[in-house]
Amino acid sequence: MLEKFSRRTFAKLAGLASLGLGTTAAKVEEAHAQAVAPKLAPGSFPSGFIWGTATSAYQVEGAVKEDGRGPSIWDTFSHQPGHIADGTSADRANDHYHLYKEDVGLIKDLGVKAYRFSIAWPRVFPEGTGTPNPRGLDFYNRLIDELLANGIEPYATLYHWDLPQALQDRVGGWQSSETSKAFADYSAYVAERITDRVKTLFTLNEVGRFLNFGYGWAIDAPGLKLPPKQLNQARHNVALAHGLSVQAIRAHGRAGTRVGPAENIAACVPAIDTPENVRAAEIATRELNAGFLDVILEGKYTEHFLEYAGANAPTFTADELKIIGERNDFVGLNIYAPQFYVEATDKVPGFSVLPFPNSFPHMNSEWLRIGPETAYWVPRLAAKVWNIDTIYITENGTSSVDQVTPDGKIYDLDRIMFLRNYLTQLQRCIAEGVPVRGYFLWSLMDNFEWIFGFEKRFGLYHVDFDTLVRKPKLSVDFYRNVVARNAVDV
Ligand code: PNW
Repeated sequence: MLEKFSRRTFAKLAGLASLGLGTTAAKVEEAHAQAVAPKLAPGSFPSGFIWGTATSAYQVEGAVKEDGRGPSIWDTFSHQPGHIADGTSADRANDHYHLYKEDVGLIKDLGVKAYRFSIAWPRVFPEGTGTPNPRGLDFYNRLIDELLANGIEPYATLYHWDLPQALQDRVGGWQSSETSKAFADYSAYVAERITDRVKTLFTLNEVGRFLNFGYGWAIDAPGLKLPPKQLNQARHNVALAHGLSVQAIRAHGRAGTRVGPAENIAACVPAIDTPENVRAAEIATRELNAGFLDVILEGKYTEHFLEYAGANAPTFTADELKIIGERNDFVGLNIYAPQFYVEATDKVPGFSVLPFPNSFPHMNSEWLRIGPETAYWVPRLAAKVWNIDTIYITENGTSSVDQVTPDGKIYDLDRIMFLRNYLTQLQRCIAEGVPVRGYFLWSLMDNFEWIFGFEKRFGLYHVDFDTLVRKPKLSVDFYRNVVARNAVDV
């Protein structure tokens, strides 16, 4: 997918060879890293680094019945009793659909130049396929124009979990490759109409989450518990949807439009930094992402994945693998918790996962274990394993209880602690030459946190969900300072 070595690196390697130094793998790697590593002052990010923030359609928009929008599986799911912790739905959420101009103002106040949002498929195709609803796309045209008028570059995600309910009802949603094809048609329709202004598109957000949680464990919409073979098949259909979408965007978007995934990669970290454990973490990164990220980046399922799945492996053709493995222009990684601390072992395929002690610390969201080094290891391992030349951190952030103090302020020091530590590790990663080009903080403002409803607050801005008033937390000042200085305190 990417050029293996820059000309400079190549010259350097040639130099090493001419000195008779030999090019063992380790030496090649070291020379490569030295040649591409930017010279950065402590804590500084490269010039041109893209600072941004992110949201998704269902979590902020509200207006679920407006301008011809069809229902999504999340509308259905959130309205069924018992699914959402606080009994809410995102019917109104932040009412971003009407307040988007104010929200663009909030983005501008942060000083960031990039905003990642998602497009709701059921606004554009209320039935999933068939007749488009131009009024649905109009909203995104208004949003894009408003962003550009304020000097903010739009980055659009095509799928952030809000599948049209009609597709779930008609063909079983991601259980059918009909949905993959419908996603390609929707991608083509959108690409044709927005890539005059939107230069970067993400296909699907967090397949690793929505597929397992929605179709495997009945935690997220549509609330199914499929047996392993069907679950693997559904994941394969999503991988196919990604590849078809990449093709559709290249065929229907303006030349130069860039496209890639935004994935919550299974985050592997060597428990202790030894060469053997780092190698084990590389193997783990490949194998534990075999079902989606690895197959789209390699165009094949790993041997170990197929062997392990056995009779439950998905059914696929060579043609499908070719589509799935379409070249990506970049890889977007959502980085939150360290998920797998690994060690080397002689047992095939070469890594073991260590258990977490019960005392391992976490943030306000219990799943969000604290591991700042995740922001160092995950991009580094991904770049190495898949030879990636452009990475974006498409999400990173934390929830916090965010008490309003008597002086009316919100001192979210835990969020600042989290961000400072993760950003420090990300800077370390970039300083070593890993090609991370941008960072999108999750999230611009508190919003509908899926099964947790409005109880978990991930925003830089506090939202009162009765009055819809937005109010900056202390972390707004923190992030604005990082962005303005292009650096994090060390
Ligand atoms: C992501 N985990 O979800 C989603 O992309 C966002 O929509 C969401 O609001 C945000 O992160 C915060 O939760 C995740 O359990 C949810 O590891 C859970 C996990 C990872 C990502």
